[in-house]
Amino acid sequence: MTGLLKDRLRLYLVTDPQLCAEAGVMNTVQRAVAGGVTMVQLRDKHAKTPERIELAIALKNALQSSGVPLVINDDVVAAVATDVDGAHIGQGDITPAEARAMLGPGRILGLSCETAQTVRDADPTLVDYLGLGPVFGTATKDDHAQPIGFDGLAGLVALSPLPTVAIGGLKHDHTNAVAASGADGMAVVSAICGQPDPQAAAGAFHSFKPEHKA
Ligand code: TZP
Ligand code: MG
Repeated sequence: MTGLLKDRLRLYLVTDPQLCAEAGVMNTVQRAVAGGVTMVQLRDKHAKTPERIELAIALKNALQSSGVPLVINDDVVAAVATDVDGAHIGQGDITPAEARAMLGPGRILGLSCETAQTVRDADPTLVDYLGLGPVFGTATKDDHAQPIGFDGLAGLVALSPLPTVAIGGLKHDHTNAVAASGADGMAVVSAICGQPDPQAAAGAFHSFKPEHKA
């Protein structure tokens, strides 16, 4: 499972409804997957659970033939109701124990960690992967923590007992630096959402070859 999950984390698209407003989330995701995205997170801070469920079902159906996993940010109720692949939570959301109890053993649970202590506290019996960052400051998340840079990222990756995906201000010209950190994947929002050609934007990450920390 871990080997496979590491591969799925390689190019991880996090959706943003504002940035995707023109093309639409569905169209953006489909084109981005055609361009090489390996995992998708539905993230919409302002939607209510029923709207999120509707979009999640449409995305799940669209992704089915590709095998690309779909997880939902924050809303574990929606993830269970739609039977998607899993959920992603942050430090301020419900606890990993609560999320795991709702998700059951078979679904993916991701957890955002910004500090060494939160990485140390992450319980591998509950959580499947860690999102680490923000690497850089970003306008996409207004309440983000202090950026950690590539050195900070490498430090958190080294501490992690779990597969990791880096996030925050990452663009295609950061692929070598992220690979050198040992992270298994790059998670991006604005590098793909709202780009004129999401397929080409995803394709621009083709040179990313994660080194996968031993
Ligand atoms: N968590 C930490 S930074 C961030 C999230 C969801 C937003 C990253 O967006 P972008 O546009 O890839 O910098
Ligand atoms: Mg959250």
